[in-house]
Amino acid sequence: MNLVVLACAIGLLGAVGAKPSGHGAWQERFITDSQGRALILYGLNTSSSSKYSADGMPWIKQADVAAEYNTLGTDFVRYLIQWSDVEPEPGVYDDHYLAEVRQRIGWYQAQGYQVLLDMHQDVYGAAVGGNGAPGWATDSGGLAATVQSPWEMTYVQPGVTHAYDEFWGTRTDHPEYQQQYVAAWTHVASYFARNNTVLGYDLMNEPWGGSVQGPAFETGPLAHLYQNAIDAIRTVDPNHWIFVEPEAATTNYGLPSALPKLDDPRTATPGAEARIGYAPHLYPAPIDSGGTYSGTDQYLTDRTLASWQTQVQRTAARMDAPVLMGEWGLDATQDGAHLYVDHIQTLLDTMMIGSAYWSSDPGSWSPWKAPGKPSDIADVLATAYPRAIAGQPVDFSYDKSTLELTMDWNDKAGVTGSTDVYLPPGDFPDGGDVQLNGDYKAKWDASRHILSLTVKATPGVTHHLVITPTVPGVNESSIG
Ligand code: 9MR
Repeated sequence: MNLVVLACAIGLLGAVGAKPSGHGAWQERFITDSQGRALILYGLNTSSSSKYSADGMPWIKQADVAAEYNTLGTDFVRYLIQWSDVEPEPGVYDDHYLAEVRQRIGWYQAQGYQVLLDMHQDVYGAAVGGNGAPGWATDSGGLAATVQSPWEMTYVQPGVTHAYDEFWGTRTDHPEYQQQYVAAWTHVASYFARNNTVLGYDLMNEPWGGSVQGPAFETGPLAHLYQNAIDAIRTVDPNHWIFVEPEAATTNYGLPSALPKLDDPRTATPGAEARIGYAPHLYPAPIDSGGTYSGTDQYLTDRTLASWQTQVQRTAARMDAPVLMGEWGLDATQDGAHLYVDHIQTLLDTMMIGSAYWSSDPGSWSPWKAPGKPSDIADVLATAYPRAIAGQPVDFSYDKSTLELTMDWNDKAGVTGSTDVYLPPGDFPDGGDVQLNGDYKAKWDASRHILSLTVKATPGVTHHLVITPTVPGVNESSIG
């Protein structure tokens, strides 16, 4: 059985008749900062290399974070951590490891980023050919766990299935594994509870149910683990966002998720809103297997994108959660790669959601040929986007052919601060020309390429913004 092919076939069935819907009620929810501004997070995953490095640290150094901002203008990173590094022995937490993570969070802070801590796993853990869980929490039942190609096929090795079944409680020899996972998260959350650069926690990368799959998995053991982890984290950290992922083998390919609404104990405080986010991944089957974005592959991929949007909006509405696309990416050396990136950016804008590209690791999927040396795709990944919107977003889009960014938003009670837009120097070498109704003040940060607009409230009137590149000598006085 090839899971990718299987999921692709089912994905196509699911996509038939699926039309991208417009803005649904769920888009009332956005990830917000302490001033109430809607944040559009755009960044990279860092990094796959940390799954295998001896100290659990990514390849990236402080200068690479600065290069990332200067090249891509991102404002966000999905930062990989691993249970095996957090808790190398049962009940023993490695705070030296967490201090190293904190140091790297500081590097991102210096560049104005938000950091999402992702408890990563692929194929359960190293003891069965994957990464994530520590050896002491891996019970393969002595069954075979041989690494396969493509790597995802290792998920159906018998020893891997056994290990997941023990974790999820499908087998009952080790009820403590899940409790220890929740306790490890609680330790991490207590360590970072007061760190304002941390956006929040992604509870488990690409969950897989072992022998329990689909809705039975998502509404059963997965939802149970998530609710337990949320409840435990809230005892030590009432404020950070907590993100949950669906079963990857379905949602990544545009299939529906059955993940139920989860409760956030912080809502017990009068006026406090839930801070549970939905963080699905997107890997259409041809792209996942390193294919092109042309011909039949493109057709299949486009069907998946339409289906993904519909299904993700449905799940987010059910969960009353804002969406953050935790992973997307492709082999950027393949035919049509630039067009695929452009189409994903359009999808992100249409849905008004942020994302993290997979991944920063230098190579064919990366914006880096080598550390500090941008690849062709870096230029396409660098795009204009609103980093923060001081109100309720209505829509936004950036057209790379006309270099025109348009955005509409309404005032929202209690929201303060400026609306900040990133304008990439490749497209806006001299800044942007602003057209905006009503009274406003504009400030252009020429070194960070951020345009900040402080806009006077206009009750009942939607703010309508258009930004186009400043042409020296023609419209250069329009900002500042
Ligand atoms: O790109 C990663 C590849 O090099 C690794 O062999 C593989 C297994 O660790 O993981 C790949 O990254 C995946 C990520 O961990 C989870 N989402 C899909 C990513 C791309 O396949």
